[in-house]
Amino acid sequence: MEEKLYKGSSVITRYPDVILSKDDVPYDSALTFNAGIVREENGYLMLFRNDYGCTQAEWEAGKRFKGTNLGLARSKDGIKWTVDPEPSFELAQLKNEEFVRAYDPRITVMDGHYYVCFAVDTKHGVHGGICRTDDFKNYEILSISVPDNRNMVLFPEKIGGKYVRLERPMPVYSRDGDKFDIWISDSPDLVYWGNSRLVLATEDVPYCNDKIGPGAPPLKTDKGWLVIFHSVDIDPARGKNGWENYWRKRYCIGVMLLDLEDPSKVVGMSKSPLMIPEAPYELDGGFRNNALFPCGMVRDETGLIRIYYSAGDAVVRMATAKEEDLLKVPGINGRAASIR
Ligand code: BMA
Repeated sequence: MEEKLYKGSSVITRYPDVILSKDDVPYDSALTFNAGIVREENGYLMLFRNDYGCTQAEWEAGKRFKGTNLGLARSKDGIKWTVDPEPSFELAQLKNEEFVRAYDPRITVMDGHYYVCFAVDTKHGVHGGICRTDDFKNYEILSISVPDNRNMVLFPEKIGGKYVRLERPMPVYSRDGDKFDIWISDSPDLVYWGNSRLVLATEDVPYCNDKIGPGAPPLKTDKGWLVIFHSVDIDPARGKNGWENYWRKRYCIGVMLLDLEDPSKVVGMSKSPLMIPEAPYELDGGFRNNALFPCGMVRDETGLIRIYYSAGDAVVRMATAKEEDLLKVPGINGRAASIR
């Protein structure tokens, strides 16, 4: 990666307060993060990852989390949230001995149903899964990928008669290190997926020297599908930066536009990060500091774009931008030379 001191974009405004933390959760909670968000007629819904059963001091003494479940929170304005009394999803619901942990939900509303894309660690690799729910209590699994795959997001409508998803396979053979890219696949029925194509590769992103992955489900605009993604750079000189002994990665947020009719085509991509860990609460106080991980992006009632992201794998935070500003960030409006 070119040694360049990147800065986040000035089109972004950070909301000053935490959106959701463990203190808002009425059951066991240590870290609340990587939350899928939907805006509905009467308010907002959030499905968040909840890691529980371990404090920082206990972690540093060798203990680990008891588990991960998914919590549901509701809000009128998307700012003040109330968490349901019980977790929405526990791994035991899947009744599958193979599964070890389900996490990082992203929600898409389509045909009157909620579709939740999630990652699932199993005894034989990590998979991307898609399930359908109408009540956030009963989840029906529609598809589980082969390993290794993660960070799936579903487009909110069929394109060319097919359901479409972005995903991030994790090939370790023939790619050097963690060089994981963003791919696209389609499906006639949300069950069978294929026609997979590369959309954006790590080497297309100047601020990445490691991996990228889709963030939130794409948002339709007049100019194309707006897609945020995380972009990781590693600096071997980084050491302890959070609970773990080593944390050498930094997660920034980038944005790209995909063609409305053929979303495998990148129209453009922000030449520098949209967001970079730079607020004090992004640099410190997290499980893994320097990690911005977006899983939700919605238009609010005023038309402003809200990006819900995790700071430090510990809390949910929010940033906003005007749609017209996002559609003008340098690089997004023309095929940058490096994009396939
Ligand atoms: C990724 C996933 C996410 C996590 C992120 C930053 O690889 O494990 O769940 O938020 O790393 O730690």
